[in-house]
Amino acid sequence: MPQLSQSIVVSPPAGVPQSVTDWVTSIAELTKPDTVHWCDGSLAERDQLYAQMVDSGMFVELNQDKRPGCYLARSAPSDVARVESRTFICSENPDDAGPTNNWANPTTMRETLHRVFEGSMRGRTMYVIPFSMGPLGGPISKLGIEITDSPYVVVSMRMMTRMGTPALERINAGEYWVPAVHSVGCPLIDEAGNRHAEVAWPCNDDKYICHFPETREIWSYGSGYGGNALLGKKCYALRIASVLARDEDWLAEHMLILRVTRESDGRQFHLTAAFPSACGKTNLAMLRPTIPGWKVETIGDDIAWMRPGRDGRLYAINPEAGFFGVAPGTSEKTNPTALHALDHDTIFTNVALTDDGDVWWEGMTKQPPSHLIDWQGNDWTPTSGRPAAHPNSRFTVHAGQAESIAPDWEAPQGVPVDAILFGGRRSRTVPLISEAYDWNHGVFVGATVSSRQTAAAEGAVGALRRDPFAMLPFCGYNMADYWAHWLKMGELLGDQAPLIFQVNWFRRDADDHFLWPGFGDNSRAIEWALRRVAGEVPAVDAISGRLPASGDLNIDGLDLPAERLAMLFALDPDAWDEEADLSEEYFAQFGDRVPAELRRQLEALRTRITEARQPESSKNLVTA
Ligand code: GTP
Ligand code: SPV
Ligand code: MN
Repeated sequence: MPQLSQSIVVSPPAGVPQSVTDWVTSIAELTKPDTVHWCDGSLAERDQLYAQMVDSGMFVELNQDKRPGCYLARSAPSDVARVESRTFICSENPDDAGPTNNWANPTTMRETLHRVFEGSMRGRTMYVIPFSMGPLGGPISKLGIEITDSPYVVVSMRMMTRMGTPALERINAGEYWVPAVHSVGCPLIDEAGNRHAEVAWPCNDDKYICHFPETREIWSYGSGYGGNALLGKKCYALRIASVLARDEDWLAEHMLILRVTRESDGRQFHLTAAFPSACGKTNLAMLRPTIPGWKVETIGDDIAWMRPGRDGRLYAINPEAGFFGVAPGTSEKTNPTALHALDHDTIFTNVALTDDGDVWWEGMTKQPPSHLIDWQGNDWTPTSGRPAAHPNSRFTVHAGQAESIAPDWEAPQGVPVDAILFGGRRSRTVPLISEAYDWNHGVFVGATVSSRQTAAAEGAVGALRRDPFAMLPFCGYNMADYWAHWLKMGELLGDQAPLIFQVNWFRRDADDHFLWPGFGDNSRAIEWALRRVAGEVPAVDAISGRLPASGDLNIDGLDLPAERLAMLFALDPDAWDEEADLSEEYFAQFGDRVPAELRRQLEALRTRITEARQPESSKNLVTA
């Protein structure tokens, strides 16, 4: 029986420093895999893993005539989304994690992790994945090594990051890297030496997604899904990177990056936008304007790393190399660009399988097929009374496959940011678009974002929750300190700081129907924001910020009666008063760590509410 003991040889490739070998050896000694494989990132390696996963039942090969290079994975029903309740920030001091994070004592957590990782890879291969977040060698990019026992993680990391030998060579040359350890927690050989049958989706009911901000380490156990397991994404590029960014004067954000070019004069604008999980980042990143004169190119759909450049402006890169996007709702109507990107070389997880070996999900077509195999592998018909695809089913695809990708999306220095958008799912209160009065007001707007919860994480879907900067589940330190960091960045950027806007595509009428068509028509709101950046249009001061003046929002060709347009911008002082009370309550839990400036912003908001109540105030009406 293959038994890895103290004598394990991890056989590193030539040039690997002793410190890296020692770390990999220590993890192998702890987890006791059968073999250790150093990933080179080659096509041959990928194809070998694909074949092995088809063999083991983890992958279903899709119809290769219809979807060449495409596979379907079905996860365990207990492992379908991020697990926020099992995500921990293990800082020395609990106050450094803050009230919105789960804190765990680092010493105790290390003991727990040691216990659960002990022998957790028995009978499996341990993969060593060197990767770069951001273009290799770029001034904003950073390296990491993920150790995992999941081949699904290996092939996903190959699409989502720059993975393999070139990244390892930079580590060999002595560049900084972050260690990340992952196990699905499902050994194939038990302690007594008995071998168990492989399952389609190995995982463990006990889950730990742990971050050590002081030592900058990631340890993840028990889940093989998405952000729990692809550790370059939320664990590194947001939770650990937000800590690095705080210490090094940059920003690691849950934001898409977009370039919009005005065809009349060729002027380019760059936007970033923070929306909570499953609230439209991928859709906006691939926007197809319904108004003439604008061209949109995609740079990123989920994460932005932003740094002041030598010219004093803020520059953004996409640290990822692929999209891990929400499948349901993706259609020829809502996001044709994403749909077309999935024609080939895509990994689908938890979508439905058609009788001819293709994929389907809710919203892909108006008429569902008459028969499907659902995401759990069961027969499904339109009368089954349950979704065929899991609401958090996803596609994993290389970013270069999107026809909207900017030709220079991998430019290592990034793109200069002109405007930053904050948004969420709000049925009432928040207008379609509103410009912050200045950077500090924008930080207040970001800090007070609320949104209806989606299926991207476990929990009550539909419940309204605070999600400041769309970073609630992703900020690696005290959220109030994070707000202070944003205020400080505003000081550093001075008058070169991007303009900040709040948007809401999700406002509803009394019958609960969306007031705004959304998707491609969001270009209309973007156009107004960019004309503000260019200093070409005036704006009207209001409670929430500055609104478009009458007639400035382009609604040509839109079937939007004047009263519905007015409803999209209606600002009810009573509702805003309630909002201000809730913000004050929310801030209270952070005690005196809340920056004084945000309290001043709250007072300024209350003053604007009082002013709006004056009978002569007729400010808040936007009309065509
Ligand atoms: P993560 O990958 O989880 O961080 O999320 P994301 O923000 O990239 O989510 P994504 O763009 O995939 O959001 C998808 C959901 O938002 C789908 O249900 C879409 O139908 C919905 N959505 C996106 N844009 C709009 C819009 O303009 N209007 C409306 N009503 N829904 C939208
Ligand atoms: C999100 O939940 O914001 C995602 C998906 O982007 S995951 O990578 O699973 O976190
Ligand atoms: Mn996300």
